[in-house]
Amino acid sequence: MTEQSPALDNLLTENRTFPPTDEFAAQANAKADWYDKADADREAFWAEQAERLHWDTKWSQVLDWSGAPFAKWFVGGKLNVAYNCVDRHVESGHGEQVAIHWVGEPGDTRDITYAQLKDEVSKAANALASLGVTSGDRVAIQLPMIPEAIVAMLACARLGAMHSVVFGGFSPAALRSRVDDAEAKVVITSDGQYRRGKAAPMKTNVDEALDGAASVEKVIVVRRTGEEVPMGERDVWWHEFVDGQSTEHTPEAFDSEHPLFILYTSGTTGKPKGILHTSGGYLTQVAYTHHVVFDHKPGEDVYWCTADIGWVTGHSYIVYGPLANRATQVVYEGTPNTPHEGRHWEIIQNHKVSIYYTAPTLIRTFMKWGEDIPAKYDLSSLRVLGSVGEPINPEAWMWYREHIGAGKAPVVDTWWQTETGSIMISPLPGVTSTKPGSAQRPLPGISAKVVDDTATEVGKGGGGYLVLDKPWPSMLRGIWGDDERFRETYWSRFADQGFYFAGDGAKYDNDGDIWLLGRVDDVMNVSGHRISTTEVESALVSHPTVAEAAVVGASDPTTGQGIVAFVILRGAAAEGGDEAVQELRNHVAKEIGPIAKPRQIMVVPELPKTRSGKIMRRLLRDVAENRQIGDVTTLADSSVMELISSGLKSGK
Ligand code: 6R9
Repeated sequence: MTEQSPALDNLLTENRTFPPTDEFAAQANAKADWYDKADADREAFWAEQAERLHWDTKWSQVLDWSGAPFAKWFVGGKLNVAYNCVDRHVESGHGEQVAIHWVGEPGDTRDITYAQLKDEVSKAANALASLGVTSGDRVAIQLPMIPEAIVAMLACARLGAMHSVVFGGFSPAALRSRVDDAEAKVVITSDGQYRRGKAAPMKTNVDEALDGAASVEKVIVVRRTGEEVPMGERDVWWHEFVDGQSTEHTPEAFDSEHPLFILYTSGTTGKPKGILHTSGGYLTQVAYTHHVVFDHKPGEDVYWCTADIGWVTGHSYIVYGPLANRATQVVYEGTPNTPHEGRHWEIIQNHKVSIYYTAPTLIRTFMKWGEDIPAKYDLSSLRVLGSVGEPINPEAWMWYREHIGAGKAPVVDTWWQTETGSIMISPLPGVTSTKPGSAQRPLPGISAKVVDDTATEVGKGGGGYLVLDKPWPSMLRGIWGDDERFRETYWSRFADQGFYFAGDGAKYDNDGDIWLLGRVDDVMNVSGHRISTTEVESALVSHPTVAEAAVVGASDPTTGQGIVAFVILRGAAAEGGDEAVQELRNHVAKEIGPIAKPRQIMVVPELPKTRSGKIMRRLLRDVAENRQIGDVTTLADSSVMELISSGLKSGK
């Protein structure tokens, strides 16, 4: 791992940096001396951050790591998470501030103030309590991006019940396995959901999923699309059951380590892992990071995170972080090109959005649609731009900064995981000179290192594995019902050192900044050289004809692995042809080095992506290795693989 490949050299040549303006720096929430301050006394630093919250009982110990890898933060402290996200803002006189500007896909809108949110959450909490839902119970939520999703999550938190949110596009089988694993007592869903301008059923899928599900006592159904749905014995309508409840509900204070939610994420085996998060440490870190990474000013900023509530980004940066910080935020229900490709920019213009947080895959899609689309809108309100979910290639980063941020707004590339709960590595706007494509540095209070196989930290310019070498407040507290898998997955690789193994490859550049290189399982080994799929993808998309690219390592009898690339070409170039493919192979060779020249490039109309926008390389590897294509159930659009295969067969 310490040997430097030509591919690493290529990334090391990125030398554009963008220092903060004096004006931004002067008003920034983050301070440059926080790094040293936190290093000097980590626990004191986190104790100070925990003061952002309201505690009914103060903690007696900041961190108890004696049961590692099971952490306890703010030991002995008691708080109510929902009270912190809602009631206390009303009590401090901000009840009339809008919490949520909700925008429905068909164009309907709802503005919800903190006072109204408090009433809605209290009603839902009373409704759930009347069903016997109590502290420690599990409630599964499968809803589209409608206000009730947020209300339902907060109602669970208020009662000390754990929510398990399942993405709206997941199949009945996926929902069922999650409901069974968590033994959910109640399921909250809707009649249907809008997707690309059309109403699609939801409740009928849930019925299919829950047929014979023994743990489920009640299903609460929100009316959204208005289509006819069969209502069975255990079903109740939200509007009939919740709306009439009392708006009075007294929140109970729970232990800092009281479980808050389970969120399932895919692992290397087929069975999804139920990642467990708890209350005090989680809320502390999501609030702190939302405050410093987005430079959020309550009552002034309009914040928009485009994630779905079904993913951890929706949990931490739509629900808990922003609401704990009294944000006013946009929540949008639909897809970015419904009814037109300028929908996001129109929403930013209308609501004067000042902080926008999205994913690289969407940024590249916007690039594909063309910069003249955002150019038609007034985006001058934007002052911070965030990215999350996968490495952002420098071209997309620059496009984002130039065409969305007017060449001014700092771009923060935030690295974190479902397991970490909150942002871990990111520039700080107003403090850090940003660098296209690099997540740069662990936040104050966080410690991360790039190490080799022997757990030794690599030097500047070296690559290896990303580890987190010190506990952090929002760290996962386990995998639901499977302590052994928790130890094995994250803590066994560097057990002697007690490092958390993130599963990502990373490297330091010559300035010591961190670059994420993708999952270590996505790092290819070609003739003994380590090349990241991300680096080849980055080289491909830097070519003017390429809109999107996905790269896999296919087994190769001579070189170990051979690089196979799948590319979507732009507009006129879309048909491909031998010449275009040859040019791209040469382009990669030029950008990274001959070793990275793809063995094969296939021009395709679409790429297989999960619903959170991650490319499913596993399926592409099946195509590249001429295997039968594996399980496609977690794809956002399961027909994509047919499209790719038939296109290739017909010789396109
Ligand atoms: C928040 C989220 C986690 C994995 C993670 C890494 C990749 C996320 C990234 C990034 C490079 C970034 N990832 N952010 N890679 N740069 N800024 O996405 O959580 O869905 O659990 O995925 O996503 O590979 O290990 P999750």
